[in-house]
Amino acid sequence: TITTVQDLAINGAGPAFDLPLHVGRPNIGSRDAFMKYADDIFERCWLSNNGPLVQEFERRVADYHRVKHCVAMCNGTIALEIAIRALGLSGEVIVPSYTFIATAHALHWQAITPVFADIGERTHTLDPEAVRRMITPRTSGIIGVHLWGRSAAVEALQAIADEFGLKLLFDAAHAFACSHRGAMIGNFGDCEVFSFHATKFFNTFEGGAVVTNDDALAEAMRLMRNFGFSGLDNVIYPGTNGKMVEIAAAMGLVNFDAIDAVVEANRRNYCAYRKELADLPGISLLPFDETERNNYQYVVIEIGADCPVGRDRMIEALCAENILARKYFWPGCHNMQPYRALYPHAGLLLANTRQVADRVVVLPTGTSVDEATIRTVASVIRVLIAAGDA
Ligand code: T4K
Repeated sequence: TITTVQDLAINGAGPAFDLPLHVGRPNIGSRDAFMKYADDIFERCWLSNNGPLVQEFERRVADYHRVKHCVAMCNGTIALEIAIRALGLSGEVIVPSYTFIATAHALHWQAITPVFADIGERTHTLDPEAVRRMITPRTSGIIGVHLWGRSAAVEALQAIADEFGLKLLFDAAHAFACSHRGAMIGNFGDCEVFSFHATKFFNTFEGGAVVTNDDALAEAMRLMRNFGFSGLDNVIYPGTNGKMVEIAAAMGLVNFDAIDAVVEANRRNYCAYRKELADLPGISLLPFDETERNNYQYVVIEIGADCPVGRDRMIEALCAENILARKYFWPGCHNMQPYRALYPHAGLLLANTRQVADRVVVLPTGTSVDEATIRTVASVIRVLIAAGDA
């Protein structure tokens, strides 16, 4: 443990950890079960194109989230693009700037203009009133993001979508196995998109899916992920290649059996951070609504103006200890290319986005992090704060 400023790596001491401590270390289920699936795949000689494991995986994702359809894809970004296409979005679509860049890029790649609306300062998700202000005659839809696995303002966004005749889709990349007002994520808007990237709560190496209760939409997306083929020689849509491979589905099936254990580990870590960081001036841990199902995959702290240490100094000091804390999703999509050049003044409307992006630090958690590790991470933060920014 770090007890004095002399123990800090930024002051010349050795790092608290010999090996880097990552945000987003993959959660991996039974390796033996995975190897068995891999053997079966080689036996069958069926590697891709809607194989039996992908079909089984889709059924499990749909059943788990109590939603009618799951269309598995090669990653979350392509899943977003296919959903955007299948929903017929065009012109402008309203999105938060405070999200991973893929949410905006998926629109841009479909020649649609992402229009950035501000978030709530506490929720970190789209502020419905800010969305309302960004609607123009060209607006065709809204993409809400369930950031950190905490649900967006689902009902308010749906009311706006209904009022203006807009499509509503949710980027649920962070929200696998989470609920909103007692209903599983996956059942809101026209459809919802999961990411199964290695760093996610639930991974398939790379992967993603769109889930929906809309039969026609699901069918269109199934064809679009396979070039638009309907039958062997008949193409009816301009599709792409968004298929999930069998080995990815195998990883998903294995990880299904580990979901409860991963939630438990994440929750234990979250509670340990909450205990260790309580009462530190200017540090607040983003809460989860304990009445909902949460995956606790992101431990997010905000460094307030009353904290004696600035956010960037905090990150620098943590990284010096080999604690690779992240400032997701700084500086906001509107400050990245091509959007920065396209809308140089977007920031004027995004006051909360700017503030939140400047405050957030995401700390390591997941199955590879234990309570002793968290005590050490917290001791670094505590000593830093006691020493101030000097
Ligand atoms: N929408 C939202 C809201 C998203 O957050 C994302 C993805 C998407 C859409 C798009 O879904 P995908 O197309 O990715 O399925 C990472 C991920 O690449 C990205 O999937 C994720 N969001 C984003 C939040 O985080 P980076 O650039 O931070 O990744 P990287 O390489 O820095 O990895 C993070 C940490 O994890 C590092 O410290 C290393 C560690 N790591 C990473 C990998 C890949 C491992 O320990 N093992 C690994 O295999 O973007």
